[in-house]
Amino acid sequence: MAMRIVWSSTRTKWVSLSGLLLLHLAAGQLQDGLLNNGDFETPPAGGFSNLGLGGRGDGPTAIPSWKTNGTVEAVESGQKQGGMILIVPQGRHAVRLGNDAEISQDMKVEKGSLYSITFSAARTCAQLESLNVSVPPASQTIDLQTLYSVQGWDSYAWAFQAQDDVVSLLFRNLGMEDDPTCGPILDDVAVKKLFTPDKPKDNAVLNGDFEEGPWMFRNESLGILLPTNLDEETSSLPGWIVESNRAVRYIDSYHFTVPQGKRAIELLSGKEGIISQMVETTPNKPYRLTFSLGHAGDSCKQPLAVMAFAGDQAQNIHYTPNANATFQTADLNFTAKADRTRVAFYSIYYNTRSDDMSSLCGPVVDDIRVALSGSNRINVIGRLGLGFGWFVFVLVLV
Ligand SMILES: [Ca+2]
Repeated sequence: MAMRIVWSSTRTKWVSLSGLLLLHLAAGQLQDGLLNNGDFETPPAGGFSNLGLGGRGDGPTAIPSWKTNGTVEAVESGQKQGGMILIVPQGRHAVRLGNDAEISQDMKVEKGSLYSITFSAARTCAQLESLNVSVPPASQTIDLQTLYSVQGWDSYAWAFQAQDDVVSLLFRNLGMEDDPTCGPILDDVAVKKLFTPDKPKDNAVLNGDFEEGPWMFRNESLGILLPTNLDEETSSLPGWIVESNRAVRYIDSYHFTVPQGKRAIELLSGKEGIISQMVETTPNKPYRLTFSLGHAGDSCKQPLAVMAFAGDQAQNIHYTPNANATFQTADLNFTAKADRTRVAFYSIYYNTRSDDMSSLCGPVVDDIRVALSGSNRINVIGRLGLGFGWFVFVLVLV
């Protein structure tokens, strides 16, 4: 009798637990990671052969979980076209967007929150190709003309602030090529809800260790390109902006050498790849900018060097290769002139990898700190100590 009661109450618990779980699933709270069929590997009704491979995916339900408009084709790795092998960034399938074609997916999000979209893209023709990513009204067009990696594709991140509880994520090919078989290839679409890290007490830099940023797949080995973004409110890298017309690369410790934690920034394209942040300062106070400068472990051809800016100070700092370390610590002293001081970094050289001679690479920065400079106090104590030593020395002599 007693056992039956226990069993029954356990069952009640299970029932209510699964009920809660169902409610949670029904609410469709967006999870970090791959979107539904974000890798385009879910077979459509009738199989992949009905979609791409010379055919065409018409209609709103042709590609599972996505809506399409215009010519959106499923492409398969190894698929040839005009003597060229199409590039599929991950797995066996991806989609190609024809002239003026678009693909979209609705997402249940939290209104007011910041989200970052990660996706991989490749261009198919030599012509200038670009891919527009939007969550209306926010939109950005990513230029695919510059290939950063020799694999023929790159991953990008783009962030938006949710204006509603349900938003539509759209990828669109704005191009109008003469050859309709041209058009960018899209793969591996993921999302991550971003958090703005707390500002540390002893450091004026927000997210100076770069640990908060866009979604990265564990098996993603190329890093994530962060294209131009001048709005710090909607940055995939909270706190920072990319104020140049070229991208910088967000790298992880699973595939690259990272000075601190799991994430860092690799600066690419010389002064065409600039990250910066406005940090809070007190005018006329002395500050010190310190940061880690290293290599990414990606066979980047030396020399590596950065230009570091803090307020009106600028300094070029070369990375000194050392067999015992993958990074060094550098600093720059400055006196604040205003309530906000700009801190910025770019690579002095245009570096490429020594193994393929064409992938862009560069110096790695991490663990960026701005703090009131203690140098004056240390000097005073140092002098006092030295003075005291002399005093004792004199006493002993006497
Ligand atoms: Ca880090």
